[in-house]
Order: sequence, then structure tokens, then C-alpha cells
Amino acid sequence: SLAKEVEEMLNNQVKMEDESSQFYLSCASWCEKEGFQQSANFLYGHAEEERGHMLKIFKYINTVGGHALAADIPPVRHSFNSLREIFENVLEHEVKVTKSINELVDYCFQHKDWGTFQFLQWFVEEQREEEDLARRVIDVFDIIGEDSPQGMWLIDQEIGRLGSAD
Ligand code: OFO
Repeated sequence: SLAKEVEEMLNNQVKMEDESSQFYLSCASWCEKEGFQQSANFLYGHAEEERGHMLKIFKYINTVGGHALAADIPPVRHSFNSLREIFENVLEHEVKVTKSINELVDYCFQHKDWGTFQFLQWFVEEQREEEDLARRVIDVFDIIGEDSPQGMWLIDQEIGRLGSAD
């Protein structure tokens, strides 16, 4: 059975994944309005993935005898100053999620909850991939340069390419 502390931590993770999903959805909308269609597609896809993460944890909690709680999430931000700012926020956010997953893994290890420990391994790998992808997207801004509309167009194309290679 699931220890109360682990259940709480998992529900907190549900909330975090839900926040991720809504945040990426909001970013996708901004990109679409600004004409960065490839980045928008990347972020719409990512919002879906995060919802998938949320549900995966949600169902796990109930499967092992806990009570999964639909999250109350704080209001999301709707406007941004630049495309780069969006992806810097994405990276920052993923780093935060990785830290939270690692804390959960550590707790399960310390308290010998091997079932949850095992369940979380998928997320450890997923976070490694997502952080790596977010860093590669930031690199695109530095490599291409943001000084011209042509540069911004190319950056958007490249982000789309990275997203679909994922
Ligand atoms: Fe971005 O992996 Fe979940 O949060």
C-alpha cells in the first residue's frame, strides 16, 4: 500500500504535470498568434505529452490504493516578450520538474517503496530527454541569431524540426 507521504508527493507531481500542460498550451497559443507556427505545433504536442504524464501518475496513485486528486492549478501566464523567452521558460520549467521527480525517487529509495521507485524510472528517462531537447532548442537561437525576420523564420522551422524528431 501507498504511504501517505508518497501519495502526497505523487499528487503534487500530478499538479506539476498539469501545470506544465497548461503552461505549454498557453505558450503554443502565443506562438500561433505571433506567426511561429512550427513552435506552436511543437508546444501543442508538448502540452498533450504533459497531460499524458499527469494521467500516468494519476492512474498509478489509484491503482496502488491511494486517491488521485484532480489538481487546482494557479493561473497561467498568457503573454511573453519573445520566442526565446518562451523556450527559456520551458527549460527552466523542465529543470524544476526534474528536481521534483528526483526528490520523489530519492524519497522512495530512502523509504524502500520499490514499486513507486520502479514506476518513476520512466519519468527519470523522460526528464533527461526533455531537458536535452529544451537545451537544443535554446542553442538554435544562438546559432541562427534573432536579428532578422529571416533568422526568426529559420529558428521557428528548426524548432519544428527538433520537435518532430522527438
Ligand atoms: Fe516535461 O515532462 Fe512532464 O513535466
